[in-house]
Amino acid sequence: MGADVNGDGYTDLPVDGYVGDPGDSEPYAGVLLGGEDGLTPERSVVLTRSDLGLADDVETLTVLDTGDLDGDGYTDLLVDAGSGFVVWGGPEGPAGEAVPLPWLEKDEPFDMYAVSLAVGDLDGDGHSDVAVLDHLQGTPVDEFEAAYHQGPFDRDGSPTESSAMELPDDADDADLAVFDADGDAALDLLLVRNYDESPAPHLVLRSGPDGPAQEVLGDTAPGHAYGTGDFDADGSTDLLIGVSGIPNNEPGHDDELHPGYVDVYGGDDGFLAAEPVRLTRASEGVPGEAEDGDGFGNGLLVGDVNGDGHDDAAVMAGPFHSFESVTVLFGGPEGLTGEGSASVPVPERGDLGSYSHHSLADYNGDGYADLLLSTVSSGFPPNAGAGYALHLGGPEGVDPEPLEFTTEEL
Ligand SMILES: [Ca+2]
Ligand SMILES: [Ca+2]
Ligand SMILES: [Ca+2]
Ligand SMILES: [Ca+2]
Repeated sequence: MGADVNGDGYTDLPVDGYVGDPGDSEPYAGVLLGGEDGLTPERSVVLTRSDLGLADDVETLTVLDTGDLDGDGYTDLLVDAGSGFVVWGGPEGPAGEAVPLPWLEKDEPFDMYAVSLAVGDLDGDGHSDVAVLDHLQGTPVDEFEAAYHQGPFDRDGSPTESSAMELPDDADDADLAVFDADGDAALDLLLVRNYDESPAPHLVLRSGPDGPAQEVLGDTAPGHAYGTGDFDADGSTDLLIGVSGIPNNEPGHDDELHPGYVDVYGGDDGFLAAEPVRLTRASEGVPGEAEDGDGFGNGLLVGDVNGDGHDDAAVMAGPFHSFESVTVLFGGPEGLTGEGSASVPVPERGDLGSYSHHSLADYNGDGYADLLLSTVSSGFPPNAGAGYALHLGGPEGVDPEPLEFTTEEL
């Protein structure tokens, strides 16, 4: 289940942007509510800066992450408004004034943008916790601080307890993600190292009853993209690493040009096992020809598209850092294979920017994960909204004809 901000059982899509005419616009944060027909701008909850009780000098609102911080069954929004806030979910969706989070305050004179956080149950007690990696950037300071804030959170935003998190010295440029590495109730951390240039290894840290980062499990194989899921449905998490084969042209890199591949790490030895299963466009059943520069594997999403209990993967491809197509590979008793896979084109760049992978979640509540592409990450033009293409999942895979909509006029 993804974010369900109004608790109706349908996954909702967090959105942010601006309302009003250029020159007289106001930032907002909110959601498009999921429903039987998927997602539509008609079913949106938009909270502007003034709705949220924020100061007039707040120029941008960004939904950083979501999670049920107070444990009331409604997903809450963590919002960057120059500093960190929570907007509480409820039966009507997100509502009320934004509550400032002292533990997610902008560290003057440092920049808030360098904060990475991950929401999940990091100690296995059934409550959502938040891990925060704060990169303090300024002159002459360049250091990072990591903390773990234990849920449940009070309505004033205060955690049950906060503690420092010990991370290796080379963790500073990473983004935090959560996944289940070892099958216990405490979600583990993946420190995702900068992956849009050369392929980088990501660091896996084990959590336990005492919280996150109790033990370094090791590095993953280097990749541009990653995903986690259970492709063979054996109950243990598999790791997917994508290597695009697009060389980084910056000096000091000697990446190889190739058509791109995805490697699946799983099986009895766990996801850090040395021998992955490799899938390329040349694998049996995968559509298309494998050619150097294809960028197959330059973006990944994981979810159960055909509802058979095995996770599936959406693999992006396109030259350089662009996206031209997405191939859905299916999981099964043998894990992820090319059998029955199909590709759909990524919509061409429009007025709202270029499309990339956004999420793979069940927005219409039919048990099949739906593939959402969007222009959100291209961020151009930043004030106008974003374009979305929703390919509904089903027993045969994703519908090649997407539902298209924008948040231009919310
Ligand atoms: Ca919902
Ligand atoms: Ca909540
Ligand atoms: Ca499946
Ligand atoms: Ca669905």
